[in-house]
Amino acid sequence: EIQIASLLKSSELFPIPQSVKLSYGTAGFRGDAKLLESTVYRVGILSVLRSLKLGSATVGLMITASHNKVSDNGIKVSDPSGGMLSQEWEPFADQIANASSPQELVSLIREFVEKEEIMIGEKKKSAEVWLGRDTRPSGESLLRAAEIGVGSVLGSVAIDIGVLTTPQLHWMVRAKNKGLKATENDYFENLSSSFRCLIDLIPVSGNDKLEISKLLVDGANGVGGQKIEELRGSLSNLDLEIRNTGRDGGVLNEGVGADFVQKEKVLPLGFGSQDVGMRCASLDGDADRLVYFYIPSESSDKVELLDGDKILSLFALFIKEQLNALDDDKEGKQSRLGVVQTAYANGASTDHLRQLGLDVVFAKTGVKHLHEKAAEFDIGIYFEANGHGTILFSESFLSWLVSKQKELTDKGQGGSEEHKAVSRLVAVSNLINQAVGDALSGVLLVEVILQHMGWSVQKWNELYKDLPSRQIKVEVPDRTAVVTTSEETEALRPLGIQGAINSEIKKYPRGRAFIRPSGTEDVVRVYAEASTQEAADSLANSVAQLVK
Ligand code: NG1
Ligand code: ZN
Repeated sequence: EIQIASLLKSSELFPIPQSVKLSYGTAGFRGDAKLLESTVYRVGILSVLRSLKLGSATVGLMITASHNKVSDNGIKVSDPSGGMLSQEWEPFADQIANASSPQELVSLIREFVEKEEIMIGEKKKSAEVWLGRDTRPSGESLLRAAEIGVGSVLGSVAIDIGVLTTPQLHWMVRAKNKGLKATENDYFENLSSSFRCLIDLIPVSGNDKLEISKLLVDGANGVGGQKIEELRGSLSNLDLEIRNTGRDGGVLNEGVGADFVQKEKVLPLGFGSQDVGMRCASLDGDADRLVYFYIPSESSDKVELLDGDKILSLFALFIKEQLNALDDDKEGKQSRLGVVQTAYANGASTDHLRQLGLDVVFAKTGVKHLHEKAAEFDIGIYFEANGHGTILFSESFLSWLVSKQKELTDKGQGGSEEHKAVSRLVAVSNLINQAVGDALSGVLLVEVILQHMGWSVQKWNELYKDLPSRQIKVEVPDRTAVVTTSEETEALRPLGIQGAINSEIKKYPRGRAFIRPSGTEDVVRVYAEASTQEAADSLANSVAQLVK
């Protein structure tokens, strides 16, 4: 039985602002921070119900609006697995966020609790919710609202873990529920020890050992820059210079960060002609996205971008190299490596991956969709072009690897190529965040692979050449008027628009274009690629005209 009186009382503290319609969207609730208190409070309640439903497992709440502007904020739920909130619960999240009165809120909750058979108030086990936030100034008061939401359901505990990156919180929630050490320090130790392990496994070929060149990091003036600074002390074999940490007056995501660099393809603030040719990396505002870039010449502010697709290709090559070194056939065990992309992946990257003989599958935009598909492989690598991605190892494949490692050691083959390959794969599974895309673990894996290959950033960039592309946002009165197929590559509504888009596409060699409503912003997104930049721009613009 829920304590109606106390719920009614606390929800009266958080009246819902007029005229906002909220949707859980691609990545939780987002919007102007000033309008979000009631939403965050309500998601606090939801998180307790989620925990109770799952046997009082720990659930996470992250307060962030990622790459969006500093005055925005948002909230997303980490399920006990460390993954995104189960999509089955999203409609309930939408309903309670939009309930217009405390009475309506309480009755929706009662109904849901009954339907889901959630037991509230059982003394023996209380729900536990871990709360994290990024560096946004609005985060602190929103966190208090979440705490009140959590506390309004009997027998629940909210624990404030402080300022974190999104992937740190997901990692910690996952570790906690697996009964592993789960503090922020444990997270850092895990990163530095698995990085060290991969460094030690780099083949030494004497003469061509690459001198370790400096990596310049753009921290988006957010939490990622600060955390990578904390991590730096425990890393050897890596020379980092961190800029845009937010401590020198820069504004979060303004002219900086992974989203800016990927979309605009120009250099972020804090970088200039003195950095020509240097290897640079940009994180986004909550450090779950990573892109690399370098400045090709002094004469322009354009950058050569190495986006999520290119990071995916680098990871895939490295993993494939290790899998090839396994004596698979004898075991009768064929390992399955798969990669997952979205419609935003550059066409040239997909061609490249397929030429490598890889199994490439497509998912809808939003990491929850990519993650699900990647989890079907023994090793599944997923990346969005914007730099969000990771590598998933299935439990069964990982335990096979671990027993193989031991078996080879016991047979006295600890120094064999096969043993090294197995050890590298095990280390990658520890280094790379198994819960969500993580810019910090991503940087470390890119850096160690480049050292392993003896590659510069320019050499890496030559894996394939991106097709010129353009993305634009179109503001429309109602973005839900655009409805797409499940692959998101064809618009079903407004009626007739897809036919018009197709006629535009036909005018351009290697032309491809699609539209979809954003799940995080009030816009319709247009993507176009073609054989030249002018053509991609022109295709994007004509499609945008059709949307307006
Ligand atoms: P929307 O706004 O639904 O396009 C954007 C990104 C997603 C994902 C989410 C969450 C693009 C085109 N879309 O979603 O890939 O990262 O934000 O941050 O980059
Ligand atoms: Zn992000």
